[in-house]
Amino acid sequence: MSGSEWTCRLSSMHEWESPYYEPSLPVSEKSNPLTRDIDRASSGCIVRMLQACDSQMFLEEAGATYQRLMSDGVVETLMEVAKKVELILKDPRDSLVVLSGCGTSGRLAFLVTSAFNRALKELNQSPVYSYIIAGGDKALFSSQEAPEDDPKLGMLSLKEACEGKKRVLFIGISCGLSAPFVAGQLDLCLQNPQVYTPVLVGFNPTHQARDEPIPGCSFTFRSVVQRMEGLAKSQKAFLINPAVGPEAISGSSRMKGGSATKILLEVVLSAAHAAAFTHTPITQQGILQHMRAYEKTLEIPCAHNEGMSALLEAAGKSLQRGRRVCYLGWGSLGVLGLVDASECVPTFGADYEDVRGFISGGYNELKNNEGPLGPDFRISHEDFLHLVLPSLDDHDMVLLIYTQTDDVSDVEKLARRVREKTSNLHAVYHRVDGDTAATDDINKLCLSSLRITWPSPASGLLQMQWELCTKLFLNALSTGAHVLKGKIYQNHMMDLQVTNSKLYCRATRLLQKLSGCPESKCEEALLKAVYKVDNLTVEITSSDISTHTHTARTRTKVVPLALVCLLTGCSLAEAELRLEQQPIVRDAVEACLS
Ligand code: S6P
Repeated sequence: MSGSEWTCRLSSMHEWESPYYEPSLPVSEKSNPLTRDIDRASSGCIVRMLQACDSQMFLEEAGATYQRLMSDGVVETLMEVAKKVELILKDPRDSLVVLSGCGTSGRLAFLVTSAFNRALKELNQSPVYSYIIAGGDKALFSSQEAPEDDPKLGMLSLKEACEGKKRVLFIGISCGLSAPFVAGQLDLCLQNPQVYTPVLVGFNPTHQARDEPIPGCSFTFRSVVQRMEGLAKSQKAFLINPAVGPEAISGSSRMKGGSATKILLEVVLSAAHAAAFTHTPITQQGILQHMRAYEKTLEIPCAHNEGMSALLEAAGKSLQRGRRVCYLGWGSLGVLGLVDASECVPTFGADYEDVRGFISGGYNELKNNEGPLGPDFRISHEDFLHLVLPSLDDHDMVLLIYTQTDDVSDVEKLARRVREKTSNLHAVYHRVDGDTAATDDINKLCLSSLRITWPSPASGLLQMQWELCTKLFLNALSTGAHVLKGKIYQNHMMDLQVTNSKLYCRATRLLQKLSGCPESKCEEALLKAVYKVDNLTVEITSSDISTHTHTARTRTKVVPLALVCLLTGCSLAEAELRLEQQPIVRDAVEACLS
């Protein structure tokens, strides 16, 4: 890289921190200068852009506007929270640690509680962790955006989870410091300090917490955060909110937000477990060491750039042809596959069948609160064999996701079955140096294999690193494939579903940015597209946002339609026709803009 290229890259690495850069937006909603042209990039370039975005998670604090993952203040709070968890682990009677969030944040709450309850079981200890996801377990594998707006539901689900408990450490996760569901839970904690100690995890500075009124509530997310700030001084509430930079696709907090959530929670709980069960004191050094192991993990995908861009290309081709991408995973990596696949629906307006995940052992492996979720949520490899495999051919891509600790003979068996229908079979495989698992036959069955070799012996930490690496990898694969399919305009998801208030505001802002029209006009155009009318009635304009987002649940392409109307002044019917003729939203928008 030349000197000037480097300076340029460095400045866009930090550009988002300038007070003049998209000043009205919180960090989590800003657009990332690094990915401005991602929609026109080659697969190799997309991979590199996404990696550069991920590396912002570990930017140094020196001279920075916002605190970082490894800033002193953040590390101190992590230590304090770890000590609270340690106390509960040492005396778990009538106590609980609850992790809760909406969408991806709830999915990570599930993943992390599962891992640490499993660790407790291995030590013959009873579980102390519990998760809550807005919308219940079906939200683990499908988009349930509406409950995010419901603070009462949040409170009730927390009360229910903590029935009869005398001491609860509540960890609410909201990457954007924005979800009313979590605000409601934090408020409940603040009102009942004799039982609850609240912790908030998110990735905006506190002054950027969402301040919109929440219908039926006297508090906003920001006012709850301010109350917590007051209590933080006496360690009665904790705020963990480093900045990790804007997402590669604006607002897509499933990416860095999700990864940083996983890192922070695992660092805290690992430190607490080590303190409670191996007498390892909780120290700043220990926390930083664990963080650095994750920082190193980020280098792994970089070392496999070529393989990754080939996979991204293959997935992009399948999606462009209207065919499928299937992840077949084992253990917790299988859960990450399920999660990544299901997030494609709300993130890219994808069809449920476009990207699907399956896990070995299905619900038996998952051990979720509600058990099997019925015929709409089939997730086992058997389901894949019966429901999906028969219709596959070479245009459909299948990805095996496994590690040396999984049953490789089972992997091979499944690979053989897949090969009978499609040669478009690939694998991501984690192993440690010197691993002797017999995977050569599997590799021969695959068109490409990313074999990731790790230096240290398999351990709890290594499993977490495998998971993070797999998450980064799958997020890049599904994001990149949808970029190649033309779903992204610049670095914005155009065709977003407007199914909660956060998404409604994001859609209006996006229309403003791309059309240059005033906010009121953009909201009008959005509503016309939502209600499928050319003239808004008083009934529509006097309804609240929840009515709009409820109606929008069954609508498609509302933002592209509204934008075409705004840019051309045409009717909705004409806009629909235009989009039908040009189904690649990015191209349709560009045609209007030019
Ligand atoms: C984001 C994802 C969403 C968010 C959810 C919660 O990529 O599609 O489902 O996870 O909206 O956001 P937050 O900011 O409260 O964690």
